[in-house]
Amino acid sequence: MAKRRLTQKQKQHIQRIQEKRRERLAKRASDTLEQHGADAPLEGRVIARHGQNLAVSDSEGKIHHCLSRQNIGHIVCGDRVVWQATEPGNGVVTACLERETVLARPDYSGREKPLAANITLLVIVIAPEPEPSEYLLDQYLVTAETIGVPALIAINKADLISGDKGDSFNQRIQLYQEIGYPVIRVSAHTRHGLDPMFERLQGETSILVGQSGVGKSSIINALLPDLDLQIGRLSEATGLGKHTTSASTCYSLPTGGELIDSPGVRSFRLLKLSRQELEHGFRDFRPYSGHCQFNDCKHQQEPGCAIKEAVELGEISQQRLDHFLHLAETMPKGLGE
Ligand SMILES: Nc1nc2c(ncn2[C@@H]2O[C@H](COP(=O)(O)OP(=O)(O)OP(=O)(O)O)[C@@H](O)[C@H]2O)c(=O)[nH]1
Ligand SMILES: [Mg+2]
Ligand SMILES: [Zn+2]
Repeated sequence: MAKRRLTQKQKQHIQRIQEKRRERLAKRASDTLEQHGADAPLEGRVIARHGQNLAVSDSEGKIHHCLSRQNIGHIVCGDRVVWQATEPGNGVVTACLERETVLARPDYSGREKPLAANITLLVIVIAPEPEPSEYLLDQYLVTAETIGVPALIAINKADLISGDKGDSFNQRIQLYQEIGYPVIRVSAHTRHGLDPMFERLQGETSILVGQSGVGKSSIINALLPDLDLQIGRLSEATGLGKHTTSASTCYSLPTGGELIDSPGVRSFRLLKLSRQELEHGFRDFRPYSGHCQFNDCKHQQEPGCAIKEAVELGEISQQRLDHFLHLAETMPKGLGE
């Protein structure tokens, strides 16, 4: 299907509509605060967001339906916030506490739009089917390195790994193990490997990313036996429907830890990065970065290129360098060089 390109005018129009809607909702938030007087401010965590409607979990795990006050920025799932109760089960978010990490993607105009906050683990799901794309995998890894969150490569559909095809798949993954990324094998179908996964996710706020069809939803279902219950509780608390596919939600794992499911993440695109930031995102380049003969070495044809030498010695894979060069080439211009 051809991707629809929006004209500048259409983008501005969409932005104006969105801003108006935000203003209207924010006014509603401050009106309710005025009507009900301000109770003591409390801290909570945003566990679902649907438009301007937020579900905030308090220190006891009770869920409150909150609106967001104006000018406190774009609140997302995982945010720690200050909120004030207005009436039972309802409140207004008045401030967003500083984020430790934020996963963002570029919006229509190329500006960063946050998707989830305070995540502590990026789980990159791949599978033998659909055919994995190392190019996409490398972009996810660059993202994890850039936002300062550890990455875990979860190979789903382990039940399909066998024979010659399985061998070649395993070989492709080995590169990443050699670079130092942890790899875990699971099967959402047979439930193989779920226990080690539960263990790794304990105490973390994780987010699952990966190309369509690798089994992210299947893993979430396997990890959350009470998924329907959690969705039910959320929709009851917030008055929002159960099938709000555009909501991003933070689920509690039975063994501890949180899992954020966000549709925005599904159409992942790498943020604009400077060449330096991009290079930093390739963890295996780091021992050689800055050791080229020329300061501004692009690692292409230059003499005395430490990165290319490392490739020749087999310390860096040619494929990783190719992906780096391609990403550097296609990165939107005008940033941070
Ligand atoms: N053999 C096998 N198939 C699986 C496994 N997990 C998921 N699948 C199948 O893979 C297909 C895609 O799974 P989904 O969970 O919908 O994948 P997804 O990553 O959520 O895909 P999107 O929502 O499109 O991004 C489905 O047909 C699943 O039944 C597994 O462990 N083994
Ligand atoms: Mg899915
Ligand atoms: Zn170089």
